[in-house]
Amino acid sequence: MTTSYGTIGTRLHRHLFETERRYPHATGELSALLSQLALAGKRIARVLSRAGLAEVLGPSGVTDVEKERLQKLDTLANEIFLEAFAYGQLVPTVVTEHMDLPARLPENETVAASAGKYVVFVDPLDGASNLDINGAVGSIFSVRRIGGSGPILSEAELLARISQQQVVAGYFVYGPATMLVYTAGPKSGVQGFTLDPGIGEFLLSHSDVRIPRRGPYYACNEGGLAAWPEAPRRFVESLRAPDPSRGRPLATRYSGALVVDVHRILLRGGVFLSPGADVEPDGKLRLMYEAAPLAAVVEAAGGMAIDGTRRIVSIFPEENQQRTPLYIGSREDVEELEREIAAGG
Ligand code: FBP
Repeated sequence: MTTSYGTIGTRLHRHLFETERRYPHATGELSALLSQLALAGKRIARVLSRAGLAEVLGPSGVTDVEKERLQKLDTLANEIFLEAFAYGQLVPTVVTEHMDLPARLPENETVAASAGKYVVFVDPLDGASNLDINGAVGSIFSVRRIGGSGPILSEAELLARISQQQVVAGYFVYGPATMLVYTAGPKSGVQGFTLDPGIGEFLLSHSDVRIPRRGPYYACNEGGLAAWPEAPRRFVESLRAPDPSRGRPLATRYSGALVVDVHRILLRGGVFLSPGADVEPDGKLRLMYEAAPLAAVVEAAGGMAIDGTRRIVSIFPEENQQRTPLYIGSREDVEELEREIAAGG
């Protein structure tokens, strides 16, 4: 089947080449960046496929900026992403969940390179609690352009110079198959690629993905429901109440890995909920490398993502590790929740 984004089975490299030709002013930089990201995804997929045999499971003994115990694979995935960008004069700075400060990549940090290049925000391994039980996990990435000039020397300077718009956003899902899903903005839609490990290539498998306007699933950690704010808690109870006219009750699908749950909802429809609650009033999920990139993908597919009152993609961060509540998925489902919250629940 051929679409305007390529024929199913098209290699990622050819898809990028042909997409680039549609933009006369394209420099090829985003294609090169996506190729670097794809390499990181392939390397992580290979490590995960042998994790139980290669002594890389379990805690690393290191804690991250949020004092969360890192798994050995968290640290390995973090290093794989940094290595992927270590050349090419495109990415002088990388912000990840597992480092206190942004990583500066000196090879790319000439004064000229800092201006107009890219900062990558990445969750190298999302859903780490699934690793030891061979559950699906993922990586999430968000690319923003750098303004100004000169090396970025502080978090405040980084946040002052990055673009509000994500130039590329997406994720890998490491499941029965490894997938790369990305968007280069609303006009470019959402494209999905499946890794053929036999040839080491990502092949186009989901062209121009559109999320259903309403869906059969909801995903949340119901264990915490009693501590939720009133409106989202009441909304979940309405999803569970029989209402054949709206296909309810919905089915619960919650894997413990954000990116896996959102990928299901992107393809089948529904809503994912992660509110702020008493223990984490600002929410558990990170804005810059979890909520914002997934919101960019879901919105480019016709869906919606809010923190309760604001579109996630419109929130400008005050710090790299900022957390946020996240309600994301089918437009009609999220709009219904937004109305519940606005009604003062
Ligand atoms: P990590 O990135 O540290 O794995 O934390 C994020 C996450 O694992 C999400 O992937 C997942 O949706 C969520 O935490 C699970 O949280 P909870 O255990 O509260 O349901």
